[in-house]
Amino acid sequence: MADYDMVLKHWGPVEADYNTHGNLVLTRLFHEYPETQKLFPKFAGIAKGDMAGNAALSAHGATVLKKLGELLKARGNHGAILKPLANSHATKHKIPINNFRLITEVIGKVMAEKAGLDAAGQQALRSVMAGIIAEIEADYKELGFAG
Ligand code: CUP
Repeated sequence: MADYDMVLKHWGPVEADYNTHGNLVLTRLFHEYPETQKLFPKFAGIAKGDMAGNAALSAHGATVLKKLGELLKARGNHGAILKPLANSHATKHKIPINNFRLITEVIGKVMAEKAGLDAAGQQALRSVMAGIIAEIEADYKELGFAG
């Protein structure tokens, strides 16, 4: 089965509740990799213990997972989705490329626990994201953002 489909097979529980899963992803990202919390100024001041109930965190987590869902469902035909995302992350949010690798690992863990993504599925997610991240990186270079 193609990598996209291996991940999409477990996407149902995620898209049934983007807010809850999105909060879990960002809360875990900020706990496991505290430096990532500083990337988004509106999240920098949230105390670790307040993250689970933070509506802004849930909302942004939902945005991230919805984007990932769109990318997965496009099965590689995602130029029109990814380009503006890469551009805004280079020029507006200034998110260094490694953060996409970190969030990929966290999404894999959350999906393992909440959506039954097994080891092969996590590997499929890594491989899908490696391709996406390489495209973001190429775009960053074009834009002159070191990333
Ligand atoms: O939109 C947004 O916000 C993003 C999303 C995405 C992109 C690309 C791919 C997939 C998804 N984000 Cu936000 C991202 C990120 C964050 O938040 C954090 C960290 C890392 C990354």
